[in-house]
Amino acid sequence: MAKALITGITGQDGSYLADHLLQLGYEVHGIVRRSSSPNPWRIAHLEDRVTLWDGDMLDMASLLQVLDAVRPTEIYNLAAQSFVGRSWREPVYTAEVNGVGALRLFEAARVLVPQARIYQASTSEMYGNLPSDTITARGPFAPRSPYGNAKLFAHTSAVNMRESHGQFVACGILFNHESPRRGEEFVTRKVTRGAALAKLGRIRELPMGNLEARRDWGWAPDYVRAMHLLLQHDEPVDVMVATGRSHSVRELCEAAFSHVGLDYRDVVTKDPRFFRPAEVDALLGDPTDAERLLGWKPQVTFEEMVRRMVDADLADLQG
Ligand code: NAP
Ligand code: G4F
Repeated sequence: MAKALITGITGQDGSYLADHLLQLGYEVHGIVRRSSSPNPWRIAHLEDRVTLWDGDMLDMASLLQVLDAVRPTEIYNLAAQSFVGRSWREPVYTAEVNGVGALRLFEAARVLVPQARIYQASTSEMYGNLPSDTITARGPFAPRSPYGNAKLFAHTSAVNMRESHGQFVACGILFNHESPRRGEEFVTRKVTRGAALAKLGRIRELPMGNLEARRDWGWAPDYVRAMHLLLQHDEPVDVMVATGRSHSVRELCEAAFSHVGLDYRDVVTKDPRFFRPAEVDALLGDPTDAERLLGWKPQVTFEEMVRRMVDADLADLQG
């Protein structure tokens, strides 16, 4: 039986990936870091179906112990300090977890399970403000945040591991993907929850940052399918995973608030606290290779994604 180990299993993608791999018949293991009050709400429904191990991307010994005990055939490295905005306040921590942490895992796997196939969660943030028609899965890269820098270190380390040691390490360069399991600090969830709260009369104002930023937003459960497909490919490759369409934060606000019969202009305000020291103005990916190499296509549109997220937030707040 195929045996997967997921770092970051308590996160948005980790939880959907665990759902997907269990459906495919995998034995699923996950690494969870210590917290004084654990709240694994995204995987509560999987309690009896996955095996959880204590570990931390900052701690090599814990990674070695888990790999030795599990001996996975596939490793999905999703653990990260994943909030770009926070990375300016905690740049060294972000580099340790997202950058050096990934290298720790690759090295531990090289020693203990060199045949294991590894997925690295790379990101469109590595492109920074490069024009969309110039970017490819091989670069160029020009990150504009400590988060993007750390992820680029992990990405180039992954390429080094396969070129130097022949390890099967494949990087999915994923553009933004969202769901009701998205953290509330990210813009989509902040807006869909804000629309639901406004509809219920619980807030009058939603302070926001740059409404003109554009992102290529997809549906997270679609994107975890691509992660799995990447590790089934006959050779390790790096592939962009995106929808090929972008929208502004303003369009996101319009879509979410109009879904509950409100005008976002009555609620959304601009607040300097939510602007970034350096912005990535626009991200737009090219999913051609994901379809050609992996047979992957996104199934949920931006409009449908926003509707599903607002409806889920309304149900959650009313439940
Ligand atoms: P997420 O919801 O923030 O989940 C991050 C996961 O990493 C959580 O399980 C978290 O555990 C874990 N983690 C954080 N620090 C850790 C540490 N020191 N040791 C062990 N685990 C740690 O992120 P996501 O949206 O699922 O994203 C998954 C991965 O894809 C991340 O690497 C992210 O950078 C990357 N990515 C995401 C997107 C996107 O649009 N979602 C796009 C491109 C790339 P806790 O539950 O304990 O916090
Ligand atoms: O939702 P965001 O915080 O996501 P961001 O920075 O694009 O990063 C996400 O996607 C990356 C892939 O491209 C991942 F690698 C990363 O882990 C994460 O999942 O912000 C999106 C945009 C930004 O331009 C931001 O400035 O929305 C803008 N924005 C405007 N007002 C806001 C807000 N972002 C947040 N979080 N909060 C605001 O009030």
